[in-house]
Amino acid sequence: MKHHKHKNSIFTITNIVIAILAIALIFAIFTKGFTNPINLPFSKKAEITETSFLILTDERCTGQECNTEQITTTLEQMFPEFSYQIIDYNSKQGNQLYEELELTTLPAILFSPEIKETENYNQIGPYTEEKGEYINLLIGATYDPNPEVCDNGKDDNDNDLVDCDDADCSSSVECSKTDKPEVELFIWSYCPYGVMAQGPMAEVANILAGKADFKAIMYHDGHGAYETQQNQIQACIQKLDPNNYWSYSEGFVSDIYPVCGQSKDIECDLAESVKLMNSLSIDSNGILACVTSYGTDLIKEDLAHAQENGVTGSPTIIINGVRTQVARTPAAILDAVCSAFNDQPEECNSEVSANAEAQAPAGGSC
Ligand SMILES: [Ca+2]
Ligand SMILES: [Ca+2]
Repeated sequence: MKHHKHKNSIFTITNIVIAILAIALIFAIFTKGFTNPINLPFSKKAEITETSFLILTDERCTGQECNTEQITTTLEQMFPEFSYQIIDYNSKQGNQLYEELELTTLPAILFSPEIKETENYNQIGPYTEEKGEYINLLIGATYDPNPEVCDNGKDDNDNDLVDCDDADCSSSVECSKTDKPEVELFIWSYCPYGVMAQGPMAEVANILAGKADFKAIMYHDGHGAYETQQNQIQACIQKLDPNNYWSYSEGFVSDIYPVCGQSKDIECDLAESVKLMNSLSIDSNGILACVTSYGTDLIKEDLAHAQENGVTGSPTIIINGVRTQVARTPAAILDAVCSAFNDQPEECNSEVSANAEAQAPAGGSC
């Protein structure tokens, strides 16, 4: 949670858009009707005129929380005599405006006071506050353009709280360090995106063996019986022979997935898994007995663990309880895990490849 909160803001952008849309619909019947939304480029000037409003936002924020397209269209309909400008927080004017008005979140929609003289002002009046010379529409903005940087030893957002003392950092790996980090990779065994993470993770797990704990959580089997079986095999290897698991994992990614992922065949999965286990001196008979006895229960536990952590996509990486967005390369994963050590072991300086990125895009999941 961010430490800045708009106390007065009771409406989310979505709620207020719905409320205003209803008003605008009635209004549109008596005017020219709706026009199509348009995307205007960011304006270089932050000058408000008597009949304009400003949308102060941040180009770096591309998520839904900063999407003002719909509300802008609505406001244009409600106040056709007003034009608007979009101001980027990263511009000099945008930054000044943000500081002067002591805003804490974006986007902000700022009207000139003349808005009060318009016919439709009373529709939005209850959802506004005065900010300096502007009328600020309370849209429940949540994006903080100036968060605390968690590992630079200084107060970045002027609230007297440095690094991990700042609530901005409560969900950062840097502030959740331990002597022996716990790394969890949530995957479905035959999810192509999961596999792209599993290979690099296996490389890192083998480098940091004994220094950090690595676990693969086989939490779903949406591809069918061959995936259920492989999930259970991997869960049982981790239960009975954890030291050999990540070597098995590497072999699964390089040898089994490309073959049985194509045929989607449970016999292929079984035969190739036994072959790989035997090559690594894993007791394949013991593992298959475990699959029969405990396989279903182990996967149920994994699913419950995924649900507790709100995991919905394969792969998801959680380090010391903190969900981590990380590129699916050995170098990026090694960096992320090493940032979670109180004292980094020398293995953190290991040379690993960074160039798997081309075949392992950070986006995408099952
Ligand atoms: Ca701070
Ligand atoms: Ca800082």
